[in-house]
Amino acid sequence: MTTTHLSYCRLCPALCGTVVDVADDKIVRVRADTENAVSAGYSCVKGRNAPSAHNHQDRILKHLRKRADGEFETIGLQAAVDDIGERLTAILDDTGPESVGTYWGTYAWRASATLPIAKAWWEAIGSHKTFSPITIDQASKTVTYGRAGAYVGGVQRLEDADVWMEVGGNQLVSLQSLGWSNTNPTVNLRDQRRRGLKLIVVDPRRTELAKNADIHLPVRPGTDAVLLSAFLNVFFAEGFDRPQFWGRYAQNVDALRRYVQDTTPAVAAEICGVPEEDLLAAARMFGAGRRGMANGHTGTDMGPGGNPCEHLLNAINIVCGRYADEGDEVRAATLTGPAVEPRARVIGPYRKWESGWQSRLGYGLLPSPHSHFGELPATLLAEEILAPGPDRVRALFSVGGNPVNAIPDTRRQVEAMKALDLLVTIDPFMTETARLADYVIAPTMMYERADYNILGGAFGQYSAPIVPAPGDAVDEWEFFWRLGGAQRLDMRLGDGPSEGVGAFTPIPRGRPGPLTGEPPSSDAVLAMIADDDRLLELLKRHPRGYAAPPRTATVLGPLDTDRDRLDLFPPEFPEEMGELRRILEDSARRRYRLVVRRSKETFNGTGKNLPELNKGGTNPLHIHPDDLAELGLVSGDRVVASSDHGTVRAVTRADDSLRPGVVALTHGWGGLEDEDPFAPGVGANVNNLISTRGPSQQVLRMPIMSALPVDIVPLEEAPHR
Ligand SMILES: Nc1nc2c(c(=O)[nH]1)N[C@H]1C(S)=C(S)[C@@H](COP(=O)(O)OP(=O)(O)OC[C@H]3O[C@@H](n4cnc5c(=O)[nH]c(N)nc54)[C@H](O)[C@@H]3O)O[C@H]1N2
Ligand SMILES: Nc1nc2c(c(=O)[nH]1)N[C@H]1C(S)=C(S)[C@@H](COP(=O)(O)OP(=O)(O)OC[C@H]3O[C@@H](n4cnc5c(=O)[nH]c(N)nc54)[C@H](O)[C@@H]3O)O[C@H]1N2
Ligand code: SF4
Ligand SMILES: [Mo]
Repeated sequence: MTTTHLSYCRLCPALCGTVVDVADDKIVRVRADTENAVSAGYSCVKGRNAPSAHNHQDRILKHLRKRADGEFETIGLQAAVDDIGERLTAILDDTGPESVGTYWGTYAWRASATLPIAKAWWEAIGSHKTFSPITIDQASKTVTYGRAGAYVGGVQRLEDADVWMEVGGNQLVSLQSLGWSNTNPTVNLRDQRRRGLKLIVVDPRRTELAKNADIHLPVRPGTDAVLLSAFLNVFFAEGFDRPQFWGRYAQNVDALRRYVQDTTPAVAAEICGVPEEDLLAAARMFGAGRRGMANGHTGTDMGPGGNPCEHLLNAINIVCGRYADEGDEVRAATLTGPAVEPRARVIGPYRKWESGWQSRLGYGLLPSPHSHFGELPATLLAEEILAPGPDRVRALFSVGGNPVNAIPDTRRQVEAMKALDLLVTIDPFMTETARLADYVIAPTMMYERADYNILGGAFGQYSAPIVPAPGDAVDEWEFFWRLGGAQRLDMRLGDGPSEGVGAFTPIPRGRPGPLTGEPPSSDAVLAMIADDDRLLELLKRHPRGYAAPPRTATVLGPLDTDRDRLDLFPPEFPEEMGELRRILEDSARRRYRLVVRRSKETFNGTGKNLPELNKGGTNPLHIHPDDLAELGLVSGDRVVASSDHGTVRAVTRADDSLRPGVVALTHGWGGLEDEDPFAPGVGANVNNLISTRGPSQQVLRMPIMSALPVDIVPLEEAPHR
C-alpha cells in the first residue's frame, strides 16, 4: 500500500517543500509541494531523485569496523561506540585534547540536531583542531569582516533593489543566496526583472544566471579584483559614492580612493579582457541604481584574489551605501519571538585569528559555526596530522563530508588519513575517506529523520521521519550522545556563544543543561535544541511549513556610544593586490585557466553514484569548441590537464558558453589513485591539480582553486598516461 506524506528536502539550503510517496517502508516518489508557502511547487532533479539515493544498493546500512587485515566487518552501534570511546580515551590520556580533530562536511549542516549535540561533545573534549570546508569555500568573507569590521544594520533586499551585481556565482544552479530564500531562483529573478531590477553578472562563462543579465562581463578568470577596483574608480570619479553612508560608518576611504585612481576602466578592460565600454556601462548601471548590493561567490573567492575581491565587494557596498541604513525597511518577521529591532551599527575589525590560540604551525582560529573556539584552515589538516609535535592530530571524526576528496591535494590527504591512529566517518556511502577509515557509522538520511529548519527567521518547517531507519542506520546526534556517555564526558547544551559567520546562520544553542543518560527521542532532542516549546508546536501544526506574516521594521540610527568604524584600507589589502598582479602575470606560462563550476545533478560529491542523473557517469572537462578544434579533438575525446602540481585525466565536453582559453571541471569526483577515471561513476579529481603548499590566500591558506593555470594535451600525447 502506498501512503503519501508532506515533508521537505534537505539536500541543499533551499529546503523545498515536498510530497513523498511511501510503500513497504521505503520512499518511492518525491515531488514538489505546490502549496508550500515558500518553495511553492519548486523542486530540482536532485531532490526528486531522493528515492534512488535512500534506496541505493551501495548504501551503508550497518556500522563498519576495519579488521587487522584491512577488510571491514559489521559491528553494532553500542559496540562501535564503546570501541571508539575506549580508543579515544587512550589517545586523550596519552597526548591530550589537541590530538583529536573534527571535520564537519556539508551534510553535517542538514540534520538539525547534529551540530548542536555534536558540538556539546566536541567542546567537552576541548580541542581547537576543528576543520570544515568553509575555509576552502567563501571564507574570504570572514577575513573581510575580521579586517574591515562588519556593518550589522542589515542588508538591502533583492525585492526592492534597482540593480544587483553577482560576481563568480551561478545561483540558478547553485541556489546559493539570491534573495532571502534559495528556492525557485529562476521565477524569483524573472519576477524581480519584470518589476525593473537590473542585473549585472561577472563570470567567464555565459552561465544560466548570466543569460538573464542586463550586462554580462565575461572576465578573464582571476582578474575580478582589478575589475572591482575600476568600478570603485568610476564610483568616486563620477560621484556615485554616498558620503552620507561611508562618512558615517567608515574610515580610510580616501586611501582606498587614491589606491584605485590608477585602475581606470581602460586599464582594467585590458587586464580583465572585457570591452571598456561594457565595463563602464556596468559600473554606471550599478552606481546609478539607488538600491542593490554586489556579492561575490566561489568564482571570486576560490581564485588567486579571494581576499581582495571580498574586500572590494564589501567596500563597494559601503562606498555606495548599499547596506540598510537608518530609516530603511528591513525584514523583521520572526516565528515566535519579538520582532527584530534593527539598528545601524558597526562591529569594528576583530581579527580573531591574530589573538588567542595559535596552532604550532602558525595559524590562528577563524570564527566558526562548528565550535565556539573557532576553526583552522582545512588545508592545514594534513599538516596537523603529519607534522611531528606533541599536539599532532591522531584521531579524526569526519561528519557528512569527504575530506580526502574535498580538500585540495588528494595524495597528501590520503597520506595524512593513513597516518592517523583513529579515523571515524559518518557517511551513508563508501567514500574515499570512508575507505581509509577505522569505523564507518551508517547515518539515517533525510526522510528517515525528524528535523526542523528555519529560513530567514520567517519561515519554518518540521518533518517527522516518514520512513523507519533502514538496517542499523542511526541519527548522527545519537551517535555523539552515546559516544560522550561512553567517554563519561560532561556534555552541555547551550554553553558558549553561537557564532553566525558571514552567510551562515547561527547554530541554535539549545536549552542550557547537561546531556546525560540514555538518548531521548528525536522529538525530545529537537525540543531541547529549539529551546522554545511554542516553536515546535507551531511547526507541527503546519505540516506544509509555517510562514510568519510578512513584517518589516525601520532601521534605527546608531547609538551615540557607537564609535567603531569600518576600515576600508587595511594594510594587507594593497599587499594582496600586488601579489595577485604577480600571480596573474605568472599564469601566462600556461595556455588555459581552469575554473570551478557546479552541476545541477550533484551536490559536491553527493549524487555522482546515481546513474539516472549522471548519464555519462563522469564529470566532463568543459572546453570551448574552438579550443577543442585547436587540440584536434572533438567532444568526448580524452585529455590530460596538467598544473604546476599534478595531472588529471578527463573526458572533454564542448561548451561554447565558456570564454575561449577557459576550461571548467566540477569537483567532488574521482576516486583513489589506483582507480580508472574513465570507469563509470569515478570521474576526474580536480584536487589532484591543486597543491596545499603553493600560493595561497593569507589567513585562510586557501590555494588557487579557480583561475588555475593548466595545459591540456590529448591523452595519447601525454608523457605518462
Ligand atoms: N547543484 C548544486 N548546487 C550547489 C552545489 C553543488 O555542488 N551542486 N554546491 C553548494 C556549495 S557547497 C556551494 S559553496 C555553492 C557555491 O555556489 P556558487 O558560488 O554560485 O557556485 P557555482 O555555481 O559553481 O558558480 C561559480 C561561478 O564562478 C565562475 N567563476 C569561476 N572562476 C571565476 C573567476 O575568476 N571570476 C568570476 N567572476 N567568476 C568565476 C564559474 O564560471 C561559475 O559560474 O553552491 C552550493 N549549491
Ligand atoms: N577543487 C575544488 N575543491 C572543492 C570545491 C571546489 O569548488 N573545487 N568546493 C569546496 C566546497 S565549497 C565545499 S562545501 C566542499 C565540500 O566538501 P565535503 O562536504 O567534505 O564534501 P561532500 O562531497 O559534499 O561530502 C558530503 C558527504 O556527505 C555524505 N552524505 C550525503 N547525505 C548524507 C546524510 O544524510 N548524512 C551524512 N552523515 N552524510 C551524508 C555524502 O555521501 C558525502 O560523502 O568541497 C570543497 N572542495
Ligand atoms: S533545490 Fe533541489 S536539492 Fe535543494 S532542497 Fe530543493 S529539491 Fe532539494
Ligand atoms: Mo561549499
